[in-house]
Amino acid sequence: MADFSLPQDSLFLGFDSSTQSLKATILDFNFNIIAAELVHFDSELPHYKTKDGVYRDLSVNGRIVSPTLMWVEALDTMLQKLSKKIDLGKVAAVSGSGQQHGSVYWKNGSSLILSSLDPRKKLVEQFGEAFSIKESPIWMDSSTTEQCRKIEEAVGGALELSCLTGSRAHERYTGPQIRRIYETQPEVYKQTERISLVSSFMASLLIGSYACIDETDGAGMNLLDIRQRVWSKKALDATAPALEEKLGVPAPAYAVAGFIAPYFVERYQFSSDCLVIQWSGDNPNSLAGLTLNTPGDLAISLGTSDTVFGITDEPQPRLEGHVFPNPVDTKGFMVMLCYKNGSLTREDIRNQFADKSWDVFNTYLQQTPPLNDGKLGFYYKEHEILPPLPVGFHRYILRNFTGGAIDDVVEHEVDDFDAPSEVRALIEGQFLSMRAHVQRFGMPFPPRRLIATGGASANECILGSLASIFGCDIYTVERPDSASLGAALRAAHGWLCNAKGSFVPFESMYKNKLEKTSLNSKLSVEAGEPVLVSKYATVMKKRMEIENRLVQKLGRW
Ligand code: ADP
Ligand code: XUL
Repeated sequence: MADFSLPQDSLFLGFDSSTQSLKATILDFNFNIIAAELVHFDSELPHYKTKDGVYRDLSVNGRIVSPTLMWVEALDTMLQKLSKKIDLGKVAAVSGSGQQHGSVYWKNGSSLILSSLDPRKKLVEQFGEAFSIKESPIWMDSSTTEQCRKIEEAVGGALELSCLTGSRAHERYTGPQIRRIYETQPEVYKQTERISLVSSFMASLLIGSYACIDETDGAGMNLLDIRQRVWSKKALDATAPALEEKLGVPAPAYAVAGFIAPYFVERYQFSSDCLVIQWSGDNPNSLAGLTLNTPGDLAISLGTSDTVFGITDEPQPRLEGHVFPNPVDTKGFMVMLCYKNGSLTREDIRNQFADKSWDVFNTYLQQTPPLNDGKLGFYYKEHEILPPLPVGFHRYILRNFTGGAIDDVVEHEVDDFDAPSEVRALIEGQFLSMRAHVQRFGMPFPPRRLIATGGASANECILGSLASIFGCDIYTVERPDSASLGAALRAAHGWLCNAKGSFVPFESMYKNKLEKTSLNSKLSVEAGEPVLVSKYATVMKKRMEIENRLVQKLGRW
């Protein structure tokens, strides 16, 4: 049997073109991280005058964009930095991650610019006239509410669109963004020969021609039929005319986009054999970087906002959350839930009730019993999107709660709890919501493997509650940027699939190898008691009843 291992001495390069910076991680053929680099937009490319990498346009409600050319210039700056650190000639394959949903509009005739790059000049000097829209709408943009409603209506409703494309219409999604451009600037739309996502845009620069949109990031557009992995005619028709020809054909994330363009061979001494593997979105790449690969694998990122994502074969798209095709397999799905109230809300409760100290916060968590004597809280310091509820705190005490039948449990609303119970109610509330929503979304329960990441995953007391509520061991990882790391792993995977001439299971590539590298996840907290897990199930049901009532009264789906 032929050996499909990675070539000795080869390197794999993963980028992450994110909101505030372009990052890179380089792996050797044993999956050791040998270099990492970052280009910070605001400080290293100050002439674009971005703040946090973006422009907030105060003249149009909710419009948030980034200068497309800044991403082009960042690539040259990054490659200059990298070429001083490593021999780019050893890079066998490159891939990347892009902030999801952001879009780039190529002006008629730009494919010629892409295919005839002059290595004596910087990229930025050559792409000045390539875009029909010079400012790319990004994921923070919320200017398309009207278009969202019209698209949902045209396909038969929000749930219908979600079942078809994996999500209801969201302002940041690319389809509504495209429809808004078509409606407000029809001439510009007409002058656009190709629309890329941030991910396929960066891949296009690297191959010197238009790269396909990958099937996973493509599902962040409200345009892709997630089960067939092709553009949905119904969704295309609901968005803008003659759109399919501007999008190209979707491709799997493990596919080769092309060889690296001669520009990079001559300017940065890449090998002309270096493959560019399809880029994908940042959340799909993080899933790859955390080595999630099997149905039941789940990651919970406890960062500024909380994000939950995992793999399942049987997603149940709903009005909340998102379903994408699995980025590291030819079948199956990735599900993702995004919460606005994450670490900043935990900090707020810590500051109000726990002397602004994580130590006091943790002491309170340890002092209070699991299930919090029936005290249940909903804490929204920010307007929440999961579920859609306005700012406000809601507290309830459950009575007749014996862990038995849900019908016996009654609740009454109160104004406050004692300080330790506030802390526990917050943490249990956040994790019960995650458990309820991932289960409703079709994730297997309990998870096969649960990895916690993000700032708050450093807190073992918080992870203790997570283990009790999810009923499984909690693993953590020590890695700088899981998106660019995931992209580097996918670069290696794409290289292997290409060498074999067919798909290679993602995990077979690194099986038994990761323990020796910093990519390995470590057991942080062991699973809670099974009896507690089932008692939490009762509280969770009650919580969902109350949540639905709150949404009916105060929010909207
Ligand atoms: P980002 O989303 O910006 O990447 P991080 O994942 O770095 O954010 O998370 C930052 C957050 O981590 C901070 O807002 C802070 O509240 C939280 N955090 C840091 N240490 C702890 C801790 N010991 N316990 C709980 N939360 C923590
Ligand atoms: C996901 C989303 C964000 C961006 C951040 O739907 O909008 O997580 O991907 O870059």
